[in-house]
Amino acid sequence: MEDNKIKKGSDYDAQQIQILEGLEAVRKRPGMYIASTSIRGLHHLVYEIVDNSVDEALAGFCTQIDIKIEKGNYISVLDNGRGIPIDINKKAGVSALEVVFTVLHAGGKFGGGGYKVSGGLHGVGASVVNALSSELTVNVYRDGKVYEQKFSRGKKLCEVTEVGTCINPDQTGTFVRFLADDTIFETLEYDYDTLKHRLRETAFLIKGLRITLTDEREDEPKQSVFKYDGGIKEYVEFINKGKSPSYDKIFYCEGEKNKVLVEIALQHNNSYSEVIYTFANNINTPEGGTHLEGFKKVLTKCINDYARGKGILKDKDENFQGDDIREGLCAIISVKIENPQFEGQTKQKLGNSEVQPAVASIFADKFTYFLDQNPSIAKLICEKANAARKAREAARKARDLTRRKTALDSLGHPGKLVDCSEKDPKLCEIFIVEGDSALGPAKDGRNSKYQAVMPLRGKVLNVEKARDERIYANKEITDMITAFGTGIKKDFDISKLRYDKIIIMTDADVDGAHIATLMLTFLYRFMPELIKQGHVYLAKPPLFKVAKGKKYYYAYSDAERDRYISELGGENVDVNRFKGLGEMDTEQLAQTTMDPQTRVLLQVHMDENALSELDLTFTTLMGDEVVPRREFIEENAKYVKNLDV
Ligand code: TSJ
Repeated sequence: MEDNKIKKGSDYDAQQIQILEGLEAVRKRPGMYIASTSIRGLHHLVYEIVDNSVDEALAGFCTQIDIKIEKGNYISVLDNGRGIPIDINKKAGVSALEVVFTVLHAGGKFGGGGYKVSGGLHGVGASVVNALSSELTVNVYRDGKVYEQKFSRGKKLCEVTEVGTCINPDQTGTFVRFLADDTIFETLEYDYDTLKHRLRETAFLIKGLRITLTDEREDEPKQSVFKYDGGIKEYVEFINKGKSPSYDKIFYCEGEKNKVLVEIALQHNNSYSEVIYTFANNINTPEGGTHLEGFKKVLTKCINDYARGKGILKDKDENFQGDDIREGLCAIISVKIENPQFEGQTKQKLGNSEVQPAVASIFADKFTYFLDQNPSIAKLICEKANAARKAREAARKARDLTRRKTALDSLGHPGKLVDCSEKDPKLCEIFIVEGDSALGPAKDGRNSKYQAVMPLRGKVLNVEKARDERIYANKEITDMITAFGTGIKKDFDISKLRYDKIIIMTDADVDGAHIATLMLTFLYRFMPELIKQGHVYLAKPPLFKVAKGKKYYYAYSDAERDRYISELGGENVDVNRFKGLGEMDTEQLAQTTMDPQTRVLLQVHMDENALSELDLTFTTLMGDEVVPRREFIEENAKYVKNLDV
């Protein structure tokens, strides 16, 4: 910067040579000065010019900026600022205007006033745009006159010349029109929406500044006009529109501390994502930095302090985590500082250490006051944080459960699962067996190669009526989650399923039906994919054994029983009623409910069109060697709806 500063007369020629060499370097290696020579770099040119007008607006001298994409891909930018000074600097021998367009990194001081280049990523300014433009014209409106200077590929074509008088003698401003060099850029086709997005953001960041973008390339011109008197507060409103805000007010504060200007706006919405945009001197800092750190720390502390003070968080409760408080948060943080330091790989992170305490102190004061003044909003934010925390803890517990599976195995912990030896899940089945009495026969009657058995003791928790914490504390449920291996809800992963068939085996009575229903409710709420993909079955134990001599039948209903009795002659027929699975011996249980060759299974289906309700239907799958009995299927195909148990 200092090297390029214009020196006294004797050095003038040398200085000129240096300038031309400088701009030639830009043309040789444009990538060093702008984002790229693709459309991104092309847009960068526009921002470089517009940012000069933005600086003039920040200095308080400009209220309007008009940007045009003209036919032939010319870009013009007009502002109503003071106009770049055109008088010849006595020491340097050239005008400020010429310096701005020809000296790389122009940032020196002219006539006492500072020429600040806010700029985009690289902050290199108008001289780079000039070097990369095949044509560039600048007009300055000052003192009732219009001045002009023209350039091509960085070289001036003429001195600053007076070319006319202003129609309105009070008019001041700067007008720059350029045509990007098509020998350097891959394309000259500007994207209207990209420019529009960035210019709208700029307008949000500078309260009251009017920015227009006009596209004249087509016969039917397009125009966007941005002016936000509410500044970043309106930015938050804009982002939260359509996301349904959680409360009606938007928090806003501004302040200055140790030469750091701070502006913050925020409001929660009912989404689960966090949107925080941060800026330093109107430059986007997507990697965050010291301003973001100061903000996050204070937000977390303020809400926790408030929640403790109001007894929302009890002594035994842990503090909310920052993430909990920021779920659904939309916030804009904008700071203005003297010497911004950009760090990180892409120089998009603010490094100035003085910014964090400044943001923290201003935000802490104003936000604490806001919470005290708006108790209902404060309460809502705490409630949201609490809900987010519960969800986070639930997700963690579910993840722990799937992880613990391997931990248990390595410890050799037997658990309640009686596993099978087959390692290929596609060939494996698991029977969830009601009650201890049936466990013995089930264990003995299974094929231990591919059939696993797990007992359920007592009633299964009704997950419809329990909070997540209670569900995760329920041993029956966590054992099942562990055994299945898939994880639950958001963490569900079907590829981890350890058994191709999950078979619920309960007594053929009212209690058994109730337990099966609770089991299905649990699966439906926590692992619906298991049902959707047809992995869930109900075992169908018979109700009666009807026998005469060596001949016997299993009956699944009273009608069936009576039919078998008459089939066997009606006299001296033994009718054995199974009150529960436990009353069957090993062989009977294996034959009727477990052996794929002879058993009866109901496959559980879910109605895809009625997912909001618990709609389950069943298809009966009979063993290969059992002659399918139509009436049985019809009698037993169940329809379960809105299980309210
Ligand atoms: F950089 C640029 F040339 F590309 C450019 C600068 C382009 C555009 C569209 C506008 C501007 C620009 C510069 N707008 N307003 C200004 N203001 C000054 O350069 C200026 C005017 C007066 C004084 C002063 O101290 O009197 C100081 C400055 C920096």
